[in-house]
Amino acid sequence: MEEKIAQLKAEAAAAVQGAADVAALNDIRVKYLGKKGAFTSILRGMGSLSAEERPKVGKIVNAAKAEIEVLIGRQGEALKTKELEARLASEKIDVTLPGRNVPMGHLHPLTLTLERIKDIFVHMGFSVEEGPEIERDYFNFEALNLPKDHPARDMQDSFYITDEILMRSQTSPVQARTMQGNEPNKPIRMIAPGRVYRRDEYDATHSPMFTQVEGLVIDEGISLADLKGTLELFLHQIFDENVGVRFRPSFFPFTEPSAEVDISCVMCHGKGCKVCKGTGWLEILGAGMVHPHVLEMSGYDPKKVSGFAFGMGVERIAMLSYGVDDLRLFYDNDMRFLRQF
Ligand code: 2NM
Repeated sequence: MEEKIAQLKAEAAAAVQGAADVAALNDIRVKYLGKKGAFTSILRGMGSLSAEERPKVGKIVNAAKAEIEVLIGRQGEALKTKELEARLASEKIDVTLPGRNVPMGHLHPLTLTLERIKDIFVHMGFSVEEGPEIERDYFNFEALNLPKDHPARDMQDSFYITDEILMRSQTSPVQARTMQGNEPNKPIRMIAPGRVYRRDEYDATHSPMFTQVEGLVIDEGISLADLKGTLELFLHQIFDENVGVRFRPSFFPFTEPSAEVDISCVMCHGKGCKVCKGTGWLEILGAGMVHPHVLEMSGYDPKKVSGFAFGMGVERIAMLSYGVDDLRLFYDNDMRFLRQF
């Protein structure tokens, strides 16, 4: 009997020593020390022993169980330490590795150009006004002196939604709305940037949607000299202080007199090239003195105040400042193009 117990103890001790992990050790505990374990079944079978042997055998079994318990405890500690070390080794991170770069976005070239334009006018004391892109025929045309037979009012040239509502074809309705929202004859110094819509073909220089900035100044005694000085200052800041500026007579329904404003060619500096078609000049702005009837229709008295107005295409200014030869590149969202700005 004692021999059998010694053998079982040796067997259990060897199993504990050989346990590969905490789970295996637990199985071993159940197998030898559990309720249905090997040592427990010896204790249960003691009924067949004599009265003198019973306490002796009981003592030996309990001592053996205690010894195995100690061994399991020690082995358990050793395995836990080993498992922790393995985890620490496998989960180790190298804090000296260089970080992963988060790609930085940036503003679109048209946004950059518009921001520069706005900045120049804001520094001259202009406010920046906005209005709806879906506009009433009245504000887009009627209030701006565009007669019923004007080609821009044709369905062929503008995007009409109903007979009365269209996608605005210019930002001037914002000027008309601003005038009508003011007390009569209140001075105005404003620009209106935004998207406009025209039934154009889509090619290197035309798009059915493009970005405009228009401006309006109204006060007592505003003259053509104010128009010239303001636009020259603007063009010298947006392009180059040495750029040439010239005014040519033109026509717009909402201004009288009207002018086209040219700058000397930014590519050839006036010598004549493909971009300026050999003329040495580039058309960049439309402008003029606000027509008395336009002032009148929006509640301003042309006998008391006068004003000038102007308009430009942001895409064209961006193309000339960055040397881009196809306007469609601004809308394609090709990252190879956009990353260059
Ligand atoms: C242009 C050219 C000339 C213009 C006129 C007005 C208003 F509302 F005052 F009548 N706003 N913008 C104007 C004048 C726009 O764009 C080429």
